[in-house]
Amino acid sequence: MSHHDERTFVMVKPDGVQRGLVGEIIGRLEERGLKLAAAKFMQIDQDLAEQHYGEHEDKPFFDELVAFITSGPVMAMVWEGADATRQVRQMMGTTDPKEAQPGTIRGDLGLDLGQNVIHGSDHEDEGANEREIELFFDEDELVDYERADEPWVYEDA
Ligand code: D4T
Repeated sequence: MSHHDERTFVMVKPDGVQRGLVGEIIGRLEERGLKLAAAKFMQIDQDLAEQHYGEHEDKPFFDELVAFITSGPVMAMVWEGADATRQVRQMMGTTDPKEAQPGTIRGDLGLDLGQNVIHGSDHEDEGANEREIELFFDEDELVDYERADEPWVYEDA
């Protein structure tokens, strides 16, 4: 793996799907130069939701969170690139869209903490990206290829 190959888990949440924002969000990540490595349009079941949000089990908003994430289809994806986990988090903006900077996905597309459009692995939680990728994808569902514009995104590609 080169340093361009850090992988991160990204999900357009049910509100983003219902509001027709899947294309907009994929477009932003693509245009940044990140590479799509896997994608799955799916309905999350109770069990997967509880595993995915396991760290929030004791929080007062846990039941709501699980109900929301299972309330409709999501677009689960793996994106690859230099510093991908942290870069995607920056592009997402802060958790509460009301506080997120304009120019970020949540800052441009959301207004409510409980319906904040997108999930991305936490870069401050070591190994969260690989854990979440494993939870949603089998290894053979990740596609290995080079994007034609890589030499124009990375000086040393
Ligand atoms: P996710 O995990 O969805 O990408 O969001 P963040 O990483 O930005 O934020 P988080 O883990 O702290 O929160 C997970 C999820 O819970 C919702 N939430 C959060 C909520 O409904 N009420 C709350 O008070 C908080 C803190 C929003 C995101």
